[in-house]
Amino acid sequence: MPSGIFIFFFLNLVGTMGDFEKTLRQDMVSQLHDFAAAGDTARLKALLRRSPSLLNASAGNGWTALMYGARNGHLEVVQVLLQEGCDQSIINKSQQTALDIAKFWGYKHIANLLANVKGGQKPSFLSNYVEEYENYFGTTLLDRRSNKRTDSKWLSEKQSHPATVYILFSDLSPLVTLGEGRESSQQPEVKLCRLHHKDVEECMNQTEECTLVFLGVELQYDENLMAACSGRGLQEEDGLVAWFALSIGSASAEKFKQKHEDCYFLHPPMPALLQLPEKEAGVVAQARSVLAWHSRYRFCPTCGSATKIEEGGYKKTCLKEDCPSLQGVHNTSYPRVDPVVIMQVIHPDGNHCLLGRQKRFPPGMFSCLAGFVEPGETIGDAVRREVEEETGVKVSHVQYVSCQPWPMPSSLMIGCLAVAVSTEIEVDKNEIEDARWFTREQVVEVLIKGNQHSFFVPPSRAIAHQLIKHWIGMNANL
Ligand SMILES: *C1O[C@H](CO)[C@@H](O)[C@H](O)[C@H]1NC(C)=O
Ligand SMILES: *[C@@H]1O[C@H](CO)[C@@H](O)[C@H](O)[C@H]1NC(C)=O
Ligand SMILES: *[C@@H]1O[C@H](CO)[C@@H](O)[C@H](O)[C@H]1NC(C)=O
Ligand SMILES: *[C@@H]1O[C@H](CO)[C@@H](O)[C@H](O)[C@H]1NC(C)=O
Ligand SMILES: [Zn+2]
Repeated sequence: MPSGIFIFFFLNLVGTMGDFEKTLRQDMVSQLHDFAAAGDTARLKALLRRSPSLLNASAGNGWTALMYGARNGHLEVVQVLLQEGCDQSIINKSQQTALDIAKFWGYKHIANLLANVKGGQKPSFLSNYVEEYENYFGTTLLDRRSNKRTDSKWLSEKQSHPATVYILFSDLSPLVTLGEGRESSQQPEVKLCRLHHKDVEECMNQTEECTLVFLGVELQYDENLMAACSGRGLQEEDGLVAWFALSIGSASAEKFKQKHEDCYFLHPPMPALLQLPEKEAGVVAQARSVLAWHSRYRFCPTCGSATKIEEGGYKKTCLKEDCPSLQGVHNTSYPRVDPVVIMQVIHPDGNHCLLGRQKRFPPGMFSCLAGFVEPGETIGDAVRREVEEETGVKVSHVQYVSCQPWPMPSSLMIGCLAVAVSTEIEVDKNEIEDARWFTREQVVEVLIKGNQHSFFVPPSRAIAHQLIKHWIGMNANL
C-alpha cells in the first residue's frame, strides 16, 4: 500500500475518533440535562459520579443542568448540583442565570435557595490580589500626632508659634486662593490660604463662636527639611510645624475677606472641593468632618447639657457634673465617621456592570450604587442589601478594593466589587431613578475615550470613577 494512502486513512481515523468523543460527551450532557429537567435525582447523581466533569457543561442554548432543574421546579436537583459545587453564575444565551430562571417561572423556594449567596464561590474573573491605591481626600501632608491632643502646654505653645499654619473655615467652607496651573489648559486649581497666628489672633480673641481643631504636624520627609526648620530658628524646639483649623462666624468671615482680597471661601462644597491639590484635600477632609461634628452636636447627646471642647478638638465633655457620659468611655463624646458602601456590581458574565442614577444627579450621569452601612451589619451584607433594595439584583461575592473619606460631612466610602448572581433589574423608584447593565465597550467609550454622548460617570477624583476604572482594567471573562 502506498504510504500516502495509509497516512490519509490514519488521519481520517483520528478525526473520526475526535468527533466520536465529542458526540459521546454531548450525549452525556443532554442525558444529564434530561435527568435535571425530569427531576430524576438518583440517575443525575449516578451520572455525575461516573463523569464529574459534566457538572457545569452547557447545551447549545447556554443552559446548564442547574438551569433545567430551576426551570422545572426541582428543588432536590438544585440542592444536589449546589452540593457538587456547580457554577451558579453561568448565564443562558439571553443573559439569564439559574436564579433569574427560577424567579421567572415562579419557583420561590428554588429562587431562595439560589439567592442564599453568602460565602458564594468566588468567580474566576476576580483576582486574588488587589493593588492598594489611594483616592482623593485620602492623602494628606500631615501626621496627626494624636498623642499631642492631650498635651495642652504643647498645644498652646504651638498656637502662638510664628511657624504654625492656620486654615480657616466659615460655614464649613475653607478659605482658598487661586493656585498655579491656572494658565495651563487644565481646570483652575485652588489652594488653601495658609495663615499664621498674627492673622487670626484678633479673631480668636473675640468671644464670637470660633472653634479650633489641632490637625497635626507637617510630615517631614528628609533631613534637608529638618535643617530648613532649624534655620527658621526652631532649633531649641521640636521643629514640628503644627496645623490648626479655625472655624469662624460670619461677621469675622466678612472682615477676613476684606483684609485678604485674593482669598475667598470655597462654596458650595461640592464639586468645588474636588479642585484642591491632592495632599490638601486630605487635610480639608479631616478638618471639615471634625468641624461639622462640632456644629451639629452642640449639646451632650446623653443629657442635653452644654459641653466643652477638649483634646485639641477631638472630644466634647459634658459640663453637667453627674452626667453618665462622664463615666467610662462613651463614644458620644468623639467625632463620628459614617461608613458607606459603594460598589461596582459585575454581571455574572464578567463583561457588564450595573450603574444607577439618583434623581439629584446631573442629567446623563450614572454611577456605582451606594448606601449607608447599618448598625450591626458587615460590609458584605450592606453591599448585598443595598444592591437588592435599589435594583432587585442579587449579589454573592464582595471584594474590598479601596476607600475614600468623603467630608460631606463625615462619610467613609468603602469601595467594593460585587458579583451578581441574578440579572433582572427592578428599580426601587424611592431610592434611585434608573439602573442599567452597561457593556464593557460602552464604559470604555465613556471612561477612556471620553465619548460622553450616551451617558457619563463621576469625575476621576470620586471613588466611583476609580472603581469603574478598576473593573475595566480587570481581565474580561472571555
Ligand atoms: C468608644 O471608642 C473608643 C475608641 O475611640 C473605644 O476604645 C471604646 O471601647 C468605645 N466605647 C464604646 C462604649 O463603644
Ligand atoms: C464548576 O464551576 C465551579 C465554579 O466556577 C468550579 O469551582 C468547579 O470546579 C467547576 N466544576 C467542574 C467539574 O467543572
Ligand atoms: C434564558 O432564560 C430565560 C428565563 O427562563 C428565558 O426567558 C430565555 O428565553 C432564555 N434564553 C434562551 C436563549 O434560552
Ligand atoms: C489677644 O489676647 C491676648 C491675651 O489676652 C493679647 O495679649 C493680645 O494682644 C490680643 N491680640 C489682639 C490682636 O487683640
Ligand atoms: Zn451630659
